[in-house]
Amino acid sequence: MPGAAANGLGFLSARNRLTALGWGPFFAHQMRAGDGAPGRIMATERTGVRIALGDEERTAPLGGRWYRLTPEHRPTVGDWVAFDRAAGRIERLLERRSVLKRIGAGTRGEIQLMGANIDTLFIVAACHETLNLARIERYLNLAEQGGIEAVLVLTKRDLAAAPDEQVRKAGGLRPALSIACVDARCAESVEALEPWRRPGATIALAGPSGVGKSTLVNTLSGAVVQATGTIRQGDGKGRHTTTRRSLHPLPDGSLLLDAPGLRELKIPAAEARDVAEVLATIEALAKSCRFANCRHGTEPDCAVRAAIAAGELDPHRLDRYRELKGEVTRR
Ligand SMILES: Nc1nc2c(ncn2[C@@H]2O[C@H](COP(=O)(O)OP(=O)(O)OP(=O)(O)O)[C@@H](O)[C@H]2O)c(=O)[nH]1
Ligand SMILES: [Mg+2]
Ligand SMILES: [Zn+2]
Repeated sequence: MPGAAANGLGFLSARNRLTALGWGPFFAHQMRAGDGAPGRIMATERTGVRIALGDEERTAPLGGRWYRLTPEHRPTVGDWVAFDRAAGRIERLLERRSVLKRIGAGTRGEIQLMGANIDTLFIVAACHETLNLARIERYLNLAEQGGIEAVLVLTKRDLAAAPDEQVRKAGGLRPALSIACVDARCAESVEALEPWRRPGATIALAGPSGVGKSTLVNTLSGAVVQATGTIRQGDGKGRHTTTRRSLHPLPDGSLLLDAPGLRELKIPAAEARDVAEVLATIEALAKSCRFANCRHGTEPDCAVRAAIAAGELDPHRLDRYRELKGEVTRR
């Protein structure tokens, strides 16, 4: 099968291939009679998503049905789905064990999914320049909200004047924060990441452009599976080489999720202000709802809906509020 060979698991039986992709009882128990084949979403592509089934890989469009749902309910990289082979489409999204999500940088503040069913987040930062501790903190929070273990991976150790000093500084962010400081290009150096690379474990990489996320994928794969980009001469920034999310099975049995570096996380302060403002606006209105536990849906005498009806509140802000609350309570 060309697809099975493409994900590097060609030597395994179909069932073992699923296991190697992270399949287990949590997902198996969700399958119902008449469901199609279980598959894992390996990558997002321009035309849809690439799905690894036990014996082949298929690409399926994410058609209108999915786009009517909020982003949180749409399949994302790392998701397990029931796939209808005959129709060539995703039937059902299986419940996630974990999800990594962020609030988008746009004015709508939509939730964006960074990946599903992730065991560990490698927060990647280059240590030859001043660490952006606020950014790392932000990623630590995302991992905590998603119920995902975080590990700080400091790259470019070989270029840093005082790498141990950087490790010490970052260590102040959390009492028992796991930190690995590596040369991402060097196989021997990245052995420090071994404790998290268990067979079937899914590890997501996050961090700004140019820090070496794709370089880590290549070194840990022992092959060039992802393109990497040089650093810009003028400002030392990355070139946004990786543009899509993709999951890479490694020879040691773990799976690495490579992703584009996020430009948007550069402005966490503005985002935090925006979030606080939406929460405060809705909560102030909600004090006047008839019911203390009003969900601002069909309840009578809802002050929030009244404000929307009167044109005093943009309905998008209520959507945004709900997304934010989902983020806070669904931990
Ligand atoms: N010296 C040194 N260079 C590194 C290290 N890690 C990455 N690089 C180099 O940094 C550049 C950017 O690496 P990438 O792996 O493309 O960075 P990325 O995080 O995937 O970036 P985006 O895909 O743009 O988000 C490449 O030229 C790598 O060779 C390291 O530990 N040491
Ligand atoms: Mg990359
Ligand atoms: Zn209400």
